[in-house]
Amino acid sequence: MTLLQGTEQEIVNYLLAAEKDKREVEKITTSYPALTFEQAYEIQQKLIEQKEQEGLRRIGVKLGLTSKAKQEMMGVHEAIYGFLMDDMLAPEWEPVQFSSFIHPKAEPEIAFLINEDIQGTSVTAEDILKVTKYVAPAIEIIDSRYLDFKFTLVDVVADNCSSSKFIVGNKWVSPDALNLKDIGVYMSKNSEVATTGSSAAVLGNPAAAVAWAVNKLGETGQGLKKGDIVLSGAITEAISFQSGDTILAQFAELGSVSFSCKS
Ligand code: OOG
Ligand code: MG
Repeated sequence: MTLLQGTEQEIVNYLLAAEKDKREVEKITTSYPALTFEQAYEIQQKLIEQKEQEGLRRIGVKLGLTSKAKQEMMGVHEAIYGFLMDDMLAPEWEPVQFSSFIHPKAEPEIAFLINEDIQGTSVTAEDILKVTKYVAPAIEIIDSRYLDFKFTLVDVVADNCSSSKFIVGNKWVSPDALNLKDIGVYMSKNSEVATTGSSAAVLGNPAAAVAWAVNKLGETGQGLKKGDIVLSGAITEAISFQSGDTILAQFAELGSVSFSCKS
């Protein structure tokens, strides 16, 4: 199906309005069932460009659906990517506001701090490690604009992969000092353990997941830039939280990162 230019813009406006009004909306494939994966990335690109026109800046990339379990759940064989904007980075010391979300969930991730531009279509995990100055513990807060967090792959890609906020912890470690393939993590809510996992869940190695994203971006002439942050994908399932909750992710060797939510 060829989409009229106007239709893509309409979808962008629909998703941005949902985000601004903190309102969940019907998924777009209900109205446009023939939308393709490629069109979904075009819509995502337009949505990001619109945010840039409103004064926001791209500061990195995020991956989604990096675990086999999540891919099987969605019936797909590939991860997805979206972009991180400067207003998504939340400091660890300041509570996030529940009223700024629709129905937020938290997930533990490993952040890569990129020190050199990298672009290509045959980039390896080793190449990624060479341009990564530090890895750090992180929590991503996802907040799908869709009703009950229910969507197809096309819907979630257009919605910038449910991106909302993220928090990076203050222990930054050179990737050379770690076995990135097996970093244990648990996430707690109000001091009770809610999820546990290993970084192995992220395509066997989070650096391989980042390489996948760079190769995917390379297909459209894009890449990572010096100074970019990459969220390599959720290590465990995402956990819902409310006002009054404190979420902490504790990583082996990487320390912890946490945030509280106020009303
Ligand atoms: C899609 C985004 C998933 C991750 O790390 O897997 C994601 C979603 O589940 O809403 O950010
Ligand atoms: Mg995530």
